[in-house]
Amino acid sequence: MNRTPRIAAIHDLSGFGRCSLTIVMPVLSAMGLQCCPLPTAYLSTHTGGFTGNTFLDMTEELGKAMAHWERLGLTFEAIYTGFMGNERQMALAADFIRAVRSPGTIVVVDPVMGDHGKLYRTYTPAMCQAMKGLAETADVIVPNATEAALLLDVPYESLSPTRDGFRRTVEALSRQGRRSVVLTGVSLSEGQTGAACFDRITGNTSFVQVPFVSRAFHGTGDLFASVLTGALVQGTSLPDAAEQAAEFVRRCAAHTAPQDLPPREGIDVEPLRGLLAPMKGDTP
Ligand code: PXL
Repeated sequence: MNRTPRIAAIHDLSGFGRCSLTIVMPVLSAMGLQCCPLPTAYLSTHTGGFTGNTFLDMTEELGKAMAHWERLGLTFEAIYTGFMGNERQMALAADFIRAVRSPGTIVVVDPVMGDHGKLYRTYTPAMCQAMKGLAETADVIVPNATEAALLLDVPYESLSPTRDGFRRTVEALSRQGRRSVVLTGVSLSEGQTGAACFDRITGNTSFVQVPFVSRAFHGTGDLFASVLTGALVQGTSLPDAAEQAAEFVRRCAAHTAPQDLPPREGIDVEPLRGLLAPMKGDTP
């Protein structure tokens, strides 16, 4: 293939606060990949740390845009999904994936539902149920511990934050080894953070650890999953893609922390985007 690889990105567009499409699009573009957005909703801000945000549900438009792309016969090297506005959108995304995927398409589902043991404000139990259905279509899922517990139908507190516990969690989420899993927010020792990865290609579970930068910022999950998706499309192995994603998030967090902004303003990516660029002449 000699055209630029394409990724269909099914996420919300939040105008302020750096998350979802305002991270996904610049990151994939910086990695030399064409990001084609299918917005699920427009929000004035994300829902983490802001109140009173607007929320324009785009389900109707999403279905029509997907149908148009299907009629055009568009193909994608990856389909990457994130925050959804309602359960109908998850069914639409799953149908779209089934309709347009080819054997070479990598389907990455970030099962965005919550964090720190709590659902995001707009998520309902019916949406969590529908997210499980969407995650069935995935080649790779990228949950945090809260989302892992929801997908496994176990209490958040029952997941053991130990090397063995993380290993059990990613292997349980792999559906007998048929799906790769990158569990985020995994800390194996004080002052470290990273991911646990089950790679369905090798059947191996491995860990990525980088130094934790002082505090958490909004959007780090979206940043991690975007770099991971881009690296996978470039042909990087799952453990190496997770390593690249964790290291880039660490660098952005180290750049954001001294600015002393409210964490809800998100992780500062723009000044470091250049680090993601493929070398001149590289064929991703
Ligand atoms: O980063 C996940 C996310 C995406 N989109 C919206 C959100 C959140 C998390 O709060 O509110 C709108």
